[in-house]
Amino acid sequence: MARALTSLSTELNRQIGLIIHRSGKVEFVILGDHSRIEIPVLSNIRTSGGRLRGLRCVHTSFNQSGPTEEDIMDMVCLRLDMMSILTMKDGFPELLHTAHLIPNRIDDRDWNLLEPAHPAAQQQSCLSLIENIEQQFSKARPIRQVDKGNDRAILVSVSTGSQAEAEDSMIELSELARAARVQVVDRVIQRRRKLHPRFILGRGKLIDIVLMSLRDNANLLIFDQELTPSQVRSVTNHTDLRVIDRTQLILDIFASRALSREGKLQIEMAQLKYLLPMLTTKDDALSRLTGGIGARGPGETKLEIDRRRINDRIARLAKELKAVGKQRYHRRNRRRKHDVPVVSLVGYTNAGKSTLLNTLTNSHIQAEDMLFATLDPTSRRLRFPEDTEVIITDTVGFIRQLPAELLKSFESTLEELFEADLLLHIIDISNHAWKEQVKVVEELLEKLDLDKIPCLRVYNKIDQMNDNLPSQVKNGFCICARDAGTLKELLGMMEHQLFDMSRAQYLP
Ligand SMILES: Nc1nc2c(ncn2[C@@H]2O[C@H](COP(=O)(O)OP(=O)(O)OP(=O)(O)O)[C@@H](O)[C@H]2O)c(=O)[nH]1
Ligand SMILES: [Mg+2]
Repeated sequence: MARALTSLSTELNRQIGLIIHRSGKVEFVILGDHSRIEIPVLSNIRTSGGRLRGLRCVHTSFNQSGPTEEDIMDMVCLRLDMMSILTMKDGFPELLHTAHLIPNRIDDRDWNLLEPAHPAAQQQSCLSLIENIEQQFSKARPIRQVDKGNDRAILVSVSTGSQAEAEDSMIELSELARAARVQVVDRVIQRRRKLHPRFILGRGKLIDIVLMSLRDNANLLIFDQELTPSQVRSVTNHTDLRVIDRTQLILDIFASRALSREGKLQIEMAQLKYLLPMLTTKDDALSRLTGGIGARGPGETKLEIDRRRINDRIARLAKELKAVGKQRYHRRNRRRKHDVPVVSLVGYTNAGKSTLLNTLTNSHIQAEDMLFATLDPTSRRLRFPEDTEVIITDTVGFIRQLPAELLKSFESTLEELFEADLLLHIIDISNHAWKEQVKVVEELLEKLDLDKIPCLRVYNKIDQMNDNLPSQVKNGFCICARDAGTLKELLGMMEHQLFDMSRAQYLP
């Protein structure tokens, strides 16, 4: 084969390359020009799924030296098993220069070069050499049995803000990843003065990240920023890692958690609307999404990633949502007839809304230390001493940069909030970013036109504070949602707001 390659290459005066499957099958023959070859998209080729790609490249070169910088870059980015350069003399094979990746950097290099040898005088079979390399990788960073089958992600933040902001945001992203059952293996923060509209990362940084993914056996990059379709492509064209952004991660969490029929419809709609602009006719970035996180539909089904089907599906979902919305309207109307006031709990995710509802009404709805534990609105009755009653509703939590698609598709759920006579804004005072969280929630309330409804700020989790309460908080309602004893003052105020005030309205 080497002889055939070199003689053709010499005759055509062009480089010729082969992409060879680990099984020995030649997957691609690449015809380059005099100085380089261009490796085509490889993502459609199935391989065994080790850390390396299961494909190697061999190409002829008119140069006498071994692999060029570009060769190495291709090998790293595509996780090739090996990259071999075949030098030629008088149309015959001369030496085969083979480079391969290594798990631990030596002399600032992540790869190793084998002693050049004539193709017929190789010391070791390719297969045993590759097996050897893969073994070194798994030994360097073994995967625990429990982690098998889970996605392993590297979190990447490319930001123009301050380091501290980026780090805070990263912590939240890690929490989101945890809520999506993704294991975070590494974090990268890159600060830039300006974000490039097409390339989210520089090439050098991208290579660093690919190498990191090799060492950690990561299969997924999660960006803290919302990515444009061309930014996604700029990463996926050079690597074969899957790429999703924060929005897709949030959508994915919602997809796996939504329980009600309406919730499921809303989520699927939001996911499809988000994916649609990313689809171009022969897009590869998305075909890579199939199956894994970012493409999980409600109830662990798979999203259909096909433009025409998506449009059909969106139209059908819209119809179904309308029908469900009507039912909800009737239900609400019935409630209105009995004229029971409604109190809605709002706040940042994980603030303690569900816990408060449970304590107030002796219920057992799910409350846990996890972002977006609650997705479907829940209502419970609460009795006041004077034989009066209110309905308390718990809803989905808010988060910074809540995707617009998501907000839109949750409109009908959020409509519940419009019915509220009083909002309780639950604030997790033990979170050091509580001030920003308050701002996010209040901005969202304003955006949703809910700022006309009376709203009480309620500072929660004071048991975590050892009496170090900030002064502006001291005068507000400070509670521990787990402890009914701390809620008396709040209940009194609620009663006053709901009953005394409304009675006052009818006085002459
Ligand atoms: N220490 C302490 N922990 C609390 C308090 N209130 C809630 N928590 C905890 O905070 C976590 C989140 O509480 P949830 O009630 O699920 O919060 P949520 O606002 O409903 O959050 P999502 O539904 O996920 O948006 C849980 O682990 C609670 O046990 C409190 O007063 N003190
Ligand atoms: Mg909740």
